[in-house]
Amino acid sequence: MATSSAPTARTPSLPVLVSKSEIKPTWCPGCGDFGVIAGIELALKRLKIPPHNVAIVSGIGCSSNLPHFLNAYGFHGIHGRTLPVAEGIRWANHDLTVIVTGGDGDGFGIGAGHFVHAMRRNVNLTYVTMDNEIYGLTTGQASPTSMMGQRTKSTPTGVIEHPINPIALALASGATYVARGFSGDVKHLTDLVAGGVQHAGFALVDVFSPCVTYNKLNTFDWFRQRVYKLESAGHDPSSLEQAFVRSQEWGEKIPIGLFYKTDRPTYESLEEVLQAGPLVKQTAGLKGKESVLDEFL
Ligand SMILES: Cc1ncc(C[n+]2csc(CCOP(=O)(O)OP(=O)(O)O)c2C)c(N)n1
Ligand code: SF4
Ligand SMILES: [Mg+2]
Repeated sequence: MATSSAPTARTPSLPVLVSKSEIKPTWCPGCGDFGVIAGIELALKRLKIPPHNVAIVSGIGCSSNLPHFLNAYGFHGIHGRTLPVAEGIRWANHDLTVIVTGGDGDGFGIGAGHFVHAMRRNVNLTYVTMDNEIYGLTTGQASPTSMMGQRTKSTPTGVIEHPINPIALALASGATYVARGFSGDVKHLTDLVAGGVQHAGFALVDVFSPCVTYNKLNTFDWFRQRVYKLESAGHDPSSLEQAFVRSQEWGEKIPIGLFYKTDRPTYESLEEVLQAGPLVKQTAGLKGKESVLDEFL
């Protein structure tokens, strides 16, 4: 009897790591989202999480096309409903690493309510937002993070609404890992994404990811002239007070890095049914459906 376990040509060599898929990105040349996908791929490679244990969930927007371009599980959802889908995936199988990707319009505009509630629940997700301060896919309207005065297709005389501050909103809503990256610094961004994936709880990594086609204000150069790293500025990420103060900095100097990190039980660890293990591994169906019916009849 042959007992050899030597790999044959048909045996895949494991572990397979997350890498680019056969679908080539459709982004404009130079789009900041290329830096973001590199940061996510490198972080997952570094952590050696195999593709079959990763689900990448998105909404609608240029940035939300990202799940197609990596060889993990992906769900390209609908505009602004990114987080509910991701939460559902986590609750069905909280053995999966769930990464949520999308834009500033998707997450902080139409999806703002979901953003706040996912953070207060402390669902164990990593939410990477490609924040280009514009609606890219729909060709250049103002987004919730567009700056006051910015002229866009939808604001020809300048934005008159105060922008959302995703970092301050995350701190106020109970996110337990709050970071900001820049797609012009992929190494630093990789560290932030890897930290978010390793963190047990809701991690936000809001990334300055310039739209080179429709946002002529917040360009790579604009950010390069302003960003500085919190890690080199004596910031203490265990202090919520310090994090709030830093979150208000915007202008000549803009901080990137880890603003805040704390430990708080996750939703999954507190929820009674999920405590028994991932739903997909639990016995399906109702135990004695007659007794359930009896209760209602
Ligand atoms: C319910 C709904 N409303 C509006 C749209 C149109 N729409 C598609 S993408 C988008 C905004 C995209 O901006 P953002 O999320 O910042 O992503 P980006 O393209 O900048 O990466 C809008 C308004 C839609 N698809 N669905
Ligand atoms: S329109 Fe802007 S956000 Fe969309 S792919 Fe092009 S550069 Fe990127
Ligand atoms: Mg956008």
